[in-house]
Amino acid sequence: MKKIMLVGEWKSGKSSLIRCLSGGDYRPRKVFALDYHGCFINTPSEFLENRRFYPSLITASADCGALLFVQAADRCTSQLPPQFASMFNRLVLGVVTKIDLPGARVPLARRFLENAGVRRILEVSAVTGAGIADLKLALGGLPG
Ligand SMILES: Nc1nc2c(ncn2[C@@H]2O[C@H](COP(=O)(O)OP(=O)(O)OP(=O)(O)O)[C@@H](O)[C@H]2O)c(=O)[nH]1
Ligand SMILES: [Mg+2]
Repeated sequence: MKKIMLVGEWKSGKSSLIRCLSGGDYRPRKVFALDYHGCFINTPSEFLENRRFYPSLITASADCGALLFVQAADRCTSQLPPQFASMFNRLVLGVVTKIDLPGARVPLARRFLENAGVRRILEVSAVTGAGIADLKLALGGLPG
């Protein structure tokens, strides 16, 4: 199966999302490196936050069928640069996480992802499980 790489800022919900999509047994390694788990590649938030690491993201994406740009709905800023998706010659899906939070601002999170050049955006909660089935479908039906 082609790999799926997650890119998102600090505490945006990348690891929780991998846990939901893969059935719960993912424990991220606390190292500053790409982290492989099944068909998922987790990336350190610094790889998005510091453009010096963009080449590492581009190289890793060569192995991938899809990328997920992760934006938390409780944030009022985004580290995703304009048209960031165009750097990757791959399917890029946007994922708005933490939609269960009372202060969630889903439309704002969607706008950040659109600004990053993402065409298809899904809304999920790793806590309630909302939207996870749709995301699996969009990724071509993951097992579990
Ligand atoms: N309410 C709520 N909390 C969430 C959700 N997803 C993640 N969290 C919480 O947000 C925090 C960060 O989640 P992680 O999955 O560790 O985020 P991350 O992007 O992997 O974080 P780093 O690897 O440290 O950059 C944790 O306390 C999670 O429990 C969600 O959908 N809803
Ligand atoms: Mg993590």
